[in-house]
Amino acid sequence: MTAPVTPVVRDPYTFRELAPGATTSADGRPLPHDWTDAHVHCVTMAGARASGKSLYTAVMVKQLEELASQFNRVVEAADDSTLERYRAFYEAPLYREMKHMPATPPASTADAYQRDPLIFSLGRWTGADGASRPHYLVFRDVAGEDLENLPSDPEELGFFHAADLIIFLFDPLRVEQILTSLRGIIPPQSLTGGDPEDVLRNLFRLLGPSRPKLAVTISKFDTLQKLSATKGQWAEIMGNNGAAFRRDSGWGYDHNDQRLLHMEIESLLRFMGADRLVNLIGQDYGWTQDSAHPVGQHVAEQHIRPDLWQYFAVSALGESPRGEQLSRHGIAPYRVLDPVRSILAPYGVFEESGR
Ligand SMILES: Nc1nc2c(ncn2[C@@H]2O[C@H](COP(=O)(O)OP(=O)(O)OP(=O)(O)O)[C@@H](O)[C@H]2O)c(=O)[nH]1
Ligand SMILES: [Mg+2]
Repeated sequence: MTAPVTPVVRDPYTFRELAPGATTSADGRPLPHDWTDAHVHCVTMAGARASGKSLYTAVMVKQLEELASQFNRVVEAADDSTLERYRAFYEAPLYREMKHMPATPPASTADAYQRDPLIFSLGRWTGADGASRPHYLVFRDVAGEDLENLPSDPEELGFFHAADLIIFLFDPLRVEQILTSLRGIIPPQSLTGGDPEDVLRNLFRLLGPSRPKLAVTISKFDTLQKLSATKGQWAEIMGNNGAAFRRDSGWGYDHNDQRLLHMEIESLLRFMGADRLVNLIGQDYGWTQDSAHPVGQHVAEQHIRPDLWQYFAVSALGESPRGEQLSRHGIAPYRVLDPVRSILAPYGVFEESGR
């Protein structure tokens, strides 16, 4: 896989391109000192209310910090606002109070802490061209409410057009069949949040003709994993030890393993009866070559290519919360970094080749 080598200067607030050499954002805010030389990766969350976007954001950052330490690097907030907001709204509830987070307020409200993105420095990495550059991750959490009912001014979400990756979370507990199978196995979960299909339609409406890379991601995968303890067809599927989704990716990221997971998740979604969602993506984003392959079939090397969209499966918590309280076993994330690493890996970031 190759990636373009000459970075363009990006506006972290709009995700759009700035003039070469720009030292401030389009609205005049200062940028980190090495921004013009840096490669900036712009990612935004998407999904219905309560699909898990904010918990994912909180855990993803912690996981990135840990991964970085394995490469003797540090992931650091690039400005005070990122540091303060990450601490107050993500780290404190989840890692100190061990509680889940309140719903993210719509962007139009005064207390919308997510209106500005979180900006993190990822350290210097060596790309395929042999040049060492600073890399930044600009990450946006979004209120599910804003995607269930698009704001009257679509510019409020204009950054979606210019994103390098949209992580669209799909809550499996929204599927009636799954919820019924899990009754008595996981604690009762509150079921707010709209239909993921409607949210995806809104997202496509918002995007118009733009096609940023899309990670269609099953969230709360720990709940599906619990199905292996039930009886029947779900137990067989989720208990299949040969499946890629049975293995955590650990600290590694393997492109071929991801291809396999992509195919498995597509089959899983179809098995859940989420055909309309799968077809909606195929229709609007195009079918990938791999989609045509049945689960587990060998994928020829020439078919493995970076695609416009991919399926992922993640669990931020690793365990269902009981009421307000998170599991006593703590937080055990599963494959949380896969979507982000799918866009970082081609640049050597968090790869041996980029050290
Ligand atoms: N079992 C399980 N539950 C999760 C996980 N992540 C989130 N949840 C549950 O989903 C709820 C909503 O998570 P949030 O991250 O606040 O959802 P959100 O998408 O940010 O919601 P909005 O801010 O309203 O858009 C949490 O309070 C948890 O109960 C997970 O990995 N596993
Ligand atoms: Mg939220």
